[in-house]
Amino acid sequence: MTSQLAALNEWVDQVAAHTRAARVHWCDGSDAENRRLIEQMLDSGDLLQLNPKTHPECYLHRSDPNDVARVEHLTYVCTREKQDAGPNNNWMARDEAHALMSGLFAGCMEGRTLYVVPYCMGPIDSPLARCGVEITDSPYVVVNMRLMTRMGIEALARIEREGQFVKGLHSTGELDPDQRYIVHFPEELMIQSYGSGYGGNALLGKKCHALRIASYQARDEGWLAEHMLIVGIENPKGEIRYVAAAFPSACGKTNLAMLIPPRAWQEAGWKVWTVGDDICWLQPGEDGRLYAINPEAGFFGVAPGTGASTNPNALAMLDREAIFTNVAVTDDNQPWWEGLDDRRPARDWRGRDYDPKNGPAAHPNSRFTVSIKRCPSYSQEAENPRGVPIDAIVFGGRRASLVPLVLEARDWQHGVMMGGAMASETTAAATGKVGVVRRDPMAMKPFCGYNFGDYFAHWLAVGEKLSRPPRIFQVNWFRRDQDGRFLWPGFGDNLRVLAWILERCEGNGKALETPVGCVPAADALDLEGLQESPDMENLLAIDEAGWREELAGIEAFLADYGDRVPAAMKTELERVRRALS
Ligand code: SAT
Ligand code: MN
Repeated sequence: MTSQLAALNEWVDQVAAHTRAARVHWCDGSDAENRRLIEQMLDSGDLLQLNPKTHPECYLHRSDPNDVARVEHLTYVCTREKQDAGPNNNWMARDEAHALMSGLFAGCMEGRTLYVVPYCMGPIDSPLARCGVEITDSPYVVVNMRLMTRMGIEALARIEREGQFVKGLHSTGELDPDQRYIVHFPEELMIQSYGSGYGGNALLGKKCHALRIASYQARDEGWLAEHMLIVGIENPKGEIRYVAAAFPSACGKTNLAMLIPPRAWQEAGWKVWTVGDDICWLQPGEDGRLYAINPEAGFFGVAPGTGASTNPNALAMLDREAIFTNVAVTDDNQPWWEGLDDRRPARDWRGRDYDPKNGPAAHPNSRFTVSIKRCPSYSQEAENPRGVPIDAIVFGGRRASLVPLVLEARDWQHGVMMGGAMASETTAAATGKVGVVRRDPMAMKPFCGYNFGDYFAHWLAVGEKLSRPPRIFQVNWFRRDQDGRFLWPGFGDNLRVLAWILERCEGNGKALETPVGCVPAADALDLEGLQESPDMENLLAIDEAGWREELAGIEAFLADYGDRVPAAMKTELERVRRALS
């Protein structure tokens, strides 16, 4: 097979020659193709069959123990001008990066099959969707891309029609951490990834395309590519309102996207609909509202912590047609991870007999890949080519102190400052130290494909185009007391906060002004039915001295971006500073 698009054929031929691939396979995305790839990986040991009685068509992949998370220090954005990538990205000159990658890819597919993976990010007929082609030598990547994107002949047909696509080139190489690079050329709509087979390093449709390249494209084209879930909240009157929420990796986006309302709320008629759990493309509509699509078609969710009480929707979709990466197994070959239940696993994520002395049984960044359509709360609106209208944007981080349970921004401009000033404790989703507070504007620190200063300016410019902009909020489910215990129950009870947020969007809901934004009035959150009544005073407290210090931290962070930071951000910071003193 070849394509009708000469530019695509030429690129594939050129890569096949350079990598000296033994075979070229154009993926059509069919069931038959998927079955063949799975058979082949069962034979090679790349996949292990899980218990077919309890988990039909579920497989386990154990990645190289050196290759278990994104590698931010090896991820580059290569623009013509270094300043265009900004201090938020590692930068390499384009020539240097091309030479480096070309050297790594030379002959790297000798004896191997080169897969051509055409994919579409977003509903196949949506004007908001964008396409790409990933060339990879990993069949594991192919089967994951089939779950995570609209992959195959329909995507290829759209690419041939449009003539434009993002070029992604990937090889697992030798899996040597010293020869591992994830390199982006936004000006050329190109991604090259070498030396990793894991998640966001290898499934190039996800963070590389749908965030780093797309954020760059979105700035040129007047839209936003964001690290956000999209969720529909249906009230007892049957009205559904959509919220987009940004959180860093492994901070509960998947759980929030498929939240189960508290029992009494369910009985009253509240429902939650999942549109997306990780990435959101936002575009101003003709009616002055902001519309969102989920560019992905599946979940690559964190397994540990997913249990019957925390996320029963996720559990319900994980008992068939799912791929697990780096989880543990029980003695009858069922997937297992910390937080699932109290069974004792037989083998850990590396396949060793489980011994607690070796650490957790499942890797803390172990994942499941599954189609979004298997989710019990799946929203049909995920296929709507126009997207869904967004009423509220929520920014969240993981902060043990300082940031209250919820804060409301005065307006769009204040909200952009709030999102831009976000910080969060690091998690196991990326290699490096866990639990360190770092600035993570809009949860995009690892994913913004251009200078953060320009990014904030672009957010402000998009706001100007909206006559009915969403309201903007900041939340923190992770605040702790002096003894280190979480102050807020989280999970399904987060709906209590979302309900207040939506009341505010309608012009209702009682709030108190503070120097850093509005918080719910003492009796504004519905807390009925909570087993323990939370310490709301502590959860909503504004520590003014702490915030003054935070402000200094934000200013120091922004100083690195110099005059690329829009004046409006500085005006907003100044306003908060005056209110605090
Ligand atoms: O590894 S991924 O980037 O796909 C997941 C994540 O970090 O959010
Ligand atoms: Mn993510």
